[in-house]
Amino acid sequence: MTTKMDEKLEPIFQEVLSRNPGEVEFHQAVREVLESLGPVIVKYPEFGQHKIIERICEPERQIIFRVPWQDDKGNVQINRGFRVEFNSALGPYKGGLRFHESVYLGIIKFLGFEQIFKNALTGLPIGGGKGGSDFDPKGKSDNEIMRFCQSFMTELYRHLGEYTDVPAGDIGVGSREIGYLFGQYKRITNRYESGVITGKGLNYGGSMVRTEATGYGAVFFVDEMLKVRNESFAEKICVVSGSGNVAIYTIEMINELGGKVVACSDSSGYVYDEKGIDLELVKQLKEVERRRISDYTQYRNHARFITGKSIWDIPCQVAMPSATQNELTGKDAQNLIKNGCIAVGEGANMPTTPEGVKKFLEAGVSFGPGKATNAGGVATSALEMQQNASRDSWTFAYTRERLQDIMKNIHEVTYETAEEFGSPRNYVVGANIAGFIKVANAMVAMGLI
Ligand code: NDP
Ligand code: 2IT
Repeated sequence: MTTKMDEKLEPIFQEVLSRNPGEVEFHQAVREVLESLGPVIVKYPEFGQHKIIERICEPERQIIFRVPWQDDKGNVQINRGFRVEFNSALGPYKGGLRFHESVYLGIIKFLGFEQIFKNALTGLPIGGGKGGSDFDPKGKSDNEIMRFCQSFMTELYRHLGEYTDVPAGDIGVGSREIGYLFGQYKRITNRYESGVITGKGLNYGGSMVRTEATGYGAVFFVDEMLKVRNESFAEKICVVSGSGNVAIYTIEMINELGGKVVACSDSSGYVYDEKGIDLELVKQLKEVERRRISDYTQYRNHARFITGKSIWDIPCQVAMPSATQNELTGKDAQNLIKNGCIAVGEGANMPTTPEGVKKFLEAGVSFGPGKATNAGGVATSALEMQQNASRDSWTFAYTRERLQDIMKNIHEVTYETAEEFGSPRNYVVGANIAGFIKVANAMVAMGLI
């Protein structure tokens, strides 16, 4: 809990709890936003009259479907697919697909809800949505992944369109899966509709920098927070959790800015390399060979693989949680603060528990919430849509510059909004309010829909 919820908002939150039983991650995400909105409903009474908050908490559409597929042994497997089309006030629903065994409606709704405000912060014309499946990609063959993606898209395609709903990747969905998903969409619809999905390969409509965008963008955001403190990444010891897409390109940009990352992880444990994580080795293990991070120590003998302990026990000045939700607890936050951490940037979505966020804010740690910090991924997806719509493709340098400008702008808007609404340097409040006001104004303008 970051602040106390306004008494006018409390009944709205209670209604969300009773309408969405058991969806604890969704409750957590809604609570955090509602806790920020007290001063907004005072300044904008029209939002209350139009029941904007109640409407924003109810997805425009929720699709749940069966995904049957056959494994390599010929056995029939059944998974559950989801797409939550949360809000289209600012543009077509936009947000990734997550394939992970933990996926259920509550996870997809928390992600879709956060996506509304994140996408608004990018300043680009995209609404909010999210989807995925409880399918576990670990240990599956390429053919199994392809058959699953084809079956998933065979149901989902009817809900998509470049002006309707535009998915992308998230946990367990990278360029391989996007290729299979796009291929099946193209086949079923008989349309080469590039803008229907983002994160595509560079040889068939993808954008330069999309692969790197979330990690690079997160580091650009933290760099802006450090500048406010008259600090920089130079010589900083950093810890980045995860070793997937976001973590890898977070490490790459920290290295470029002169920092040193000493640890990264996967769900089995973490690798500590005091000489600095060898990023080329991590890329080879994770991106090319799809192996476990524990194998790192086979090639770097001095490094250690540690299980059963928290990666946040390692002393660092900058922490960037980039794996999954609620991976950094109140106790972890306390340890980080004790060890001299000055900045935290959430590469993942909601990786810090409410207790952790509270501790960081109270200790004066610069804390970049996921909605702001990791928005570079979806922003570059919107740039991919822009290139697809104009049948153009931009250079790496130009696209990177656009991304950096967007991240600087998000930092400025969230910083200034926090000041304006009486919570200086609280980027949680700044991001929630700035994102919310943009969406709310558009909803008021469009009438009761
Ligand atoms: P990847 O699938 O590429 O990597 C995920 C990483 O996180 C892996 O190292 C994985 O380990 C670890 N991880 C996943 N689930 C868990 C878990 N339950 N416990 C511990 N570790 C876990 O995904 P991304 O890098 O794309 O996504 C990481 C985070 O960033 C997610 O929160 C996602 O929502 C967020 N994000 C992603 C964006 C993107 O553009 N890809 C954009 C914005 C946010 P293992 O392999 O062992 O499961
Ligand atoms: O959480 C996210 O912002 C993403 N997974 C990226 C979404 C996108 O549409 O690029």
